[in-house]
Amino acid sequence: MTTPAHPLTGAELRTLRNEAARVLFTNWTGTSTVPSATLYPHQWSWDSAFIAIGLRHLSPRRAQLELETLLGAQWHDGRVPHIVFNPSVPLDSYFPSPDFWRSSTAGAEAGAPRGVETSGIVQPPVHALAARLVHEADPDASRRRNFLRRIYPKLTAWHAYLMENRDIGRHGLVSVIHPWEPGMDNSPCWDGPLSRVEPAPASSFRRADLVHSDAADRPTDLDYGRYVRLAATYRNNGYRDAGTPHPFVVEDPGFNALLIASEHALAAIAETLGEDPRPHRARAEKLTTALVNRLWSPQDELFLCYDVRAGGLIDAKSVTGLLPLLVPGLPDDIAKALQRTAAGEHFGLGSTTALVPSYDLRGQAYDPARYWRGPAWFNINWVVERGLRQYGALDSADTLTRAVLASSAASGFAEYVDPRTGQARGTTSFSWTAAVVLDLLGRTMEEDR
Ligand code: 9WN
Repeated sequence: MTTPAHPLTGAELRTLRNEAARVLFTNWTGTSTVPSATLYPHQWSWDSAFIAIGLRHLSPRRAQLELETLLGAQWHDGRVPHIVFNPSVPLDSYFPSPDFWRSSTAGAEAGAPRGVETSGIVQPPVHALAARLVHEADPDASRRRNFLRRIYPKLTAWHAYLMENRDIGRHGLVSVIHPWEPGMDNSPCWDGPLSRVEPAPASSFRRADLVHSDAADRPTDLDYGRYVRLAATYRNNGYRDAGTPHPFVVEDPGFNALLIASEHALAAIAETLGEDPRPHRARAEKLTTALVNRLWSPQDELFLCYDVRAGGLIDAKSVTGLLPLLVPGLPDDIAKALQRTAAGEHFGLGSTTALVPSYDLRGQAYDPARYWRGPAWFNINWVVERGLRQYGALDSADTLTRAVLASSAASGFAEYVDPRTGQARGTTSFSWTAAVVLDLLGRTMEEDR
């Protein structure tokens, strides 16, 4: 594995903080932060949540604005779109561009806003968790701006959209209907369900990502053909959940785990506002029971994805199955089993890898370079770190914190890294990498004082 990360010195920590701050300041547009100035020049939903979690250490005011800008593009049906487009960015800078999604016209009936162009799909709901953490960074400033009071109804509507419109499998869990929704675009988990999707012809679209990134680090053209087909089908059906055939429907443990953690955060926000937290807690508990009953695999000691159209668990070990570590109150045996799995041969955390990889190191589809088929991602490692800490695995959490800090510094705040060598992949100066570094540093530097 990569050399075990030694604790950085005080001076190294300060340099790292300055460099991470520079990434976020450079990627700030005035009202939100782009994930990458080259590869992703708009606002992305779950990126902004992680970015706000880091930004709160630099400017709680900016962190609030990051979330408020995103939620300013919320649809009237409650959905928070996965991309909010910046109208001053040329159309050919990113594909699929606003003229593909056509939200303000194709999505009008479903509730898309008029004044801004967005995509029509969603991403994992990390926002309530982020809002709570942003509030806690400076409760007085938050109260002065009425931050929680203004954002709480929007977050509640967002979760309601997911639970009321996306329980497509009727198992009490939220389904994703496009591989971009869980944020792990080309995970091997989607290979089976995606194989049933007729790809759009390659000649019908032009990828912009390959201008800024090595093709070997990105999804394939065949993947893109299928992404385009699914998104176009949804758009052509007016982005109506009930009215679209949805050939791809998956219950993803990571997506649902983040929803549960965010529902607990909504309970805490409700309490702060003097509202009733009990409905949020009840929903979180119901979702947790469904998650365990439907997606826990005792043989694999991992949560698996469920293919709703084929009717069965998907036999692929992805890091998404470790993300329920973030869920409070898991049965003890499951929390322990997840820790064994993280450290075992499939994810190698702390033995063959310093950061948890996105996919099974021993899986047939494992590829250390290609996006979500093996590389380690920093936001995911932040979630795992928090989960390990929650379940008392403090040494493992501390080791992982050090590894995230060392690897981000060495890789130029890479989008993702080869889990065994730490080599940078994708793009660099990536916003959520800098953001999770700032968040982990916030704690490390406090302890240092
Ligand atoms: C499609 C912005 C986003 C992340 C996703 C990541 C990647 C987009 C793309 O970049 O997806 O949404 O064009 O590849 O997979 O998790 O939110 O950083």
